[in-house]
Amino acid sequence: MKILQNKCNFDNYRKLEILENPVLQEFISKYVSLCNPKSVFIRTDSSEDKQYIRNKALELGEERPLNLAGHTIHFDGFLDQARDKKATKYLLAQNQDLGRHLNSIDRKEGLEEITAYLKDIMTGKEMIVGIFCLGPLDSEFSIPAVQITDSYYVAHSEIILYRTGYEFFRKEKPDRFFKFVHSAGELKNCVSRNVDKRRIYIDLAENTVYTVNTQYAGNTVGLKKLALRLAINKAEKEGWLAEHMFIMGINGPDKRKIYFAGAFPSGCGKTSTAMISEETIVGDDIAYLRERKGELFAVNVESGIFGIIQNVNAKDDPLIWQAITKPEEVIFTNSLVTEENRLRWLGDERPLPEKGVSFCGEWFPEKKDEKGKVIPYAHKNARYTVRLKSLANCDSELDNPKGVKIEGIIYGGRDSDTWLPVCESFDWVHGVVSVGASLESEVTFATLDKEGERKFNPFSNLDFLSVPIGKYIDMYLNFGKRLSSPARIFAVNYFLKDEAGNFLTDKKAKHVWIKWMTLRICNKTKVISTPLGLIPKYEDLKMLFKEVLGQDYPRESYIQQFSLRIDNALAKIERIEKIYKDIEKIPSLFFETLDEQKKRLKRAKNESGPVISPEAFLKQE
Ligand code: SPV
Ligand code: MN
Repeated sequence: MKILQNKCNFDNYRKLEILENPVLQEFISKYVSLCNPKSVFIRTDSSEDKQYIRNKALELGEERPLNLAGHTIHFDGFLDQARDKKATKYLLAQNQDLGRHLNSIDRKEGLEEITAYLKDIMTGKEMIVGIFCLGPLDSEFSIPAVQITDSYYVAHSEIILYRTGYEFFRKEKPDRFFKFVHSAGELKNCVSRNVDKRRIYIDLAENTVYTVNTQYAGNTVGLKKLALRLAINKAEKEGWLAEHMFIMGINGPDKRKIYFAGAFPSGCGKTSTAMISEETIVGDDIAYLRERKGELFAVNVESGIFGIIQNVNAKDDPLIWQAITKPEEVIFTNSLVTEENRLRWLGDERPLPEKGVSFCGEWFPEKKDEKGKVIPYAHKNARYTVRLKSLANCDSELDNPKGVKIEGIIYGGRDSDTWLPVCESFDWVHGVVSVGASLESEVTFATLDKEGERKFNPFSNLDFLSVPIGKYIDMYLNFGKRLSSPARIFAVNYFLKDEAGNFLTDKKAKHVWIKWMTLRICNKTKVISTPLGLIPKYEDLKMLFKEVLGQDYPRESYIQQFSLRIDNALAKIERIEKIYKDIEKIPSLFFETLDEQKKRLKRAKNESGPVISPEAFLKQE
């Protein structure tokens, strides 16, 4: 406490004392000694404390005000615009192995390296301590968490995105909590200057994540993807699931509200699905799932959205459009600010701006980067940070400590030529293996990898896995055994193209696919059984297109969209098998399930050729 007394003023010291939490005090003093800040600010749940952080972000230029009340913009460095997968590593003891798909470094070596980076890194700056609860308060899902940072932008974002937990800590006095230590490092024009020394190191043994020399939220907001990594590890030990999933409520037949959880890799339609108008949103990014009395329940870990702003427009995304264009506390990132302090983002359907300030500094048309490439006026991964409660369709159960009952799980990826627009799995095992574990996606701008390449991304959670893949699949399979009537598993693909490269489905069609899922869950309709899984009948979709979108749905579209491309489906299984054969301890049920799928596909090809109309299966029934 002595160290803390030196750096905290009376008020801040008292805020810590009140919590009567020696583990918390020790954690903070350790990093006060190491990082050597000028002062320490402890944030309680009070609106004054929240205001203080927002004001400081503005005062120091980490955020700038825009011309709408409550709106601010933050810029990350030009080379700090997405999650850095290469610099994100698990600290592992010598006898530990997470498999080659997970990046790691020797724990001792990693700790030495990060400790050296953190030494005196906050000199002259204030250390901000945020106290949180992941998931709703007072729930079996709640996980206490503490964020140390020297970035007011990070501290401010977390206030919007998470449930603050000062009173929760006061009541529960947890001696175990997730810990996050962040420093943006040396700044130049308010952005991290040493991004080449960006490090994100995860210490599972201590439930601690260290992150330095970066500002992009996916690398720095501890409670987001860094906490997800810690949670997956904890969940595996305790028998629940921590997932990269949205949660949404869909109005099904007979006025029944049906909740779905859905996992999509970044930039593949996750947020836009969760935000479909006329339905309700519980969350758009991270969910914890638990079995209770044979049923599946889930909560949103977060209370806000860190969403991609590219292509957001009033027509396609009315709800998010409303939320981010009204006076309300919103933080924007990496878009362009005009001379009138107005915000512009890519795909906002307005004429090209003439100049402004953006993630590249002063922007003008034809401005080029070091490699001579023209710089767009806003970044593709530019984001908005907003409270879920600002959305007109925020679900009333968002903070329910029990969570919501999940009846359907959806997996989707960016796949131009294989998966159908929607397909239901035969059962839990078939869904887990052939959909969740076999998920592939063409790379988007949300990570620093090469765009367009097809990548394997099981459960859309590969970037965040902190247990070996085999163990994770096993855990999923076992989890299903505990469910008395397991959630149905669906695959969707919004990115299917024809031979000429045109998208085969419209952006809005996703609403139809999900409404169809509710018919299935309520046993209101039959399906066509195909080698890949169960698909909708034309008549059902025709009715739904009319009912949901007021559109005609020609039979030719159905046939084109739902024809099985057998060779592509077989090639996919081969790719997946090849990857998994190289991974240790994959359950044999996994390979058996894929093998059966392969046999079904080959049989169908022998009988009907390489491209099979959905109606061919109807006739066989
Ligand atoms: C994602 O990329 O999956 C996101 C944003 O949700 S990030 O915070 O970068 O993880
Ligand atoms: Mn995400």
